[in-house]
Amino acid sequence: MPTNTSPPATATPAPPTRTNTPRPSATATNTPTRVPTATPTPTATPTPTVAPAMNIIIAQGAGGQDFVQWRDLFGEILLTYKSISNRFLASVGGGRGRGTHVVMGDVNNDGYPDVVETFGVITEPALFPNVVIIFNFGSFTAFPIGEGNSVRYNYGELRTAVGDFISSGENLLAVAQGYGSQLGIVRLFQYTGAPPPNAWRIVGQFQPLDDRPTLNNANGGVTLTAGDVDGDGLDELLVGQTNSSTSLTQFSVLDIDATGNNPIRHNFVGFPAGFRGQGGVEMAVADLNGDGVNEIVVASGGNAGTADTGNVIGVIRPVVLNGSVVSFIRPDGISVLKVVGDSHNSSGGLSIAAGELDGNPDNGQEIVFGSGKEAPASFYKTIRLEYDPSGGVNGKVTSFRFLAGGPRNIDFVMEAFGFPGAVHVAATR
Ligand SMILES: [Ca+2]
Ligand SMILES: [Ca+2]
Ligand SMILES: [Ca+2]
Ligand SMILES: [Ca+2]
Repeated sequence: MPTNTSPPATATPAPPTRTNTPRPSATATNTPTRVPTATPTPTATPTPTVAPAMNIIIAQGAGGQDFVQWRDLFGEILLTYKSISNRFLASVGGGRGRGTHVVMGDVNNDGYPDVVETFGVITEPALFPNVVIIFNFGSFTAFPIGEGNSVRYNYGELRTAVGDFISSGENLLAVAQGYGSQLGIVRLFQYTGAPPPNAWRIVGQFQPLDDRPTLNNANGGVTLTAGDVDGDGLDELLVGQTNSSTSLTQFSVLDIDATGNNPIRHNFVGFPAGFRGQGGVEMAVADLNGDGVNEIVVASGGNAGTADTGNVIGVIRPVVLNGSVVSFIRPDGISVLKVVGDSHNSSGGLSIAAGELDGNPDNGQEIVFGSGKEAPASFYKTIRLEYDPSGGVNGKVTSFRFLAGGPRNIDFVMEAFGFPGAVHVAATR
């Protein structure tokens, strides 16, 4: 089984996508607007105000364009922009229909969160299909195109996560190949601060899923998130299956060694039978109760065409012994929760992220999730899960409430883009 497929190469710069755009901060805002504007690049200069901080980022998913919005805790839009300027759409395979994946993390280690944008499968031929955009400081190509080995990748869908994975004392950017790849190869990139083409250094590369990944996950794609789930102060990389004919919501917690090339895998499934749907799983790492110990929250990749329940999220508790994950258990109580009615989200799939979203850091983190493809109206919602690690036999999720739209009003929809379709979410940690 190939694990490290070829020596890491220099990251290739991709064409610039925007210029002179603001950096995420606690104060930068833009004029709130409810409708995505068709400007190719953001031109308005943000004016520092006392407006609430940007907490949630949403982006249009498959079938939409590539609009991204920064929102505050109350849903107010702080900034709307198009991720790929029209000038570069052709060279990167189109923004219309690709969908945009968003992740927040401090990739240049300056103490401020950055916004990482990648895209879905290309919708037209592209010179630079595998582009990663870091808001406000450029873009690069994560994988070469072409044939011949599993590092080469032509379809364009990438997923990312940011974490301090290898005790380098600095965050790295993990980038995974998506749909159509052979092995879902992951590369770890370090931002160097040097001018292109040396701004991003590849520090590690591996095949993320466990044994026989092409059988485990027929379309090759993987989902990513990051967080410290074993309490050793370093982040682990969590890698999940995408929907495919063979997927079973399997995910792996990867404890990455100091070289960045040889992860130790701890495997589990996101959902029990009856909730696996098309087999994809999205993940977030969150300290749901504020005790400093992280839990894992999973979301369904979709249930269309199956008899399984869709629109579900679940809580998983990593069991840690001597600083290492030894197993996973589902807490008692509400360990699997249907969070939205099927009529609002017919695919049954959700995107998910964790963050401090109720303004109270003492009670732990909250969850935000977004609609899947073909939702009649794109939306996102925030939810707080009350988790008691000493409750029940395995810990207990005792209750939940939505942070907008009233408690237990599961039909409430937070309008996102005013169009049908998927919404991808990210949040400040
Ligand atoms: Ca930063
Ligand atoms: Ca760790
Ligand atoms: Ca906890
Ligand atoms: Ca909180």
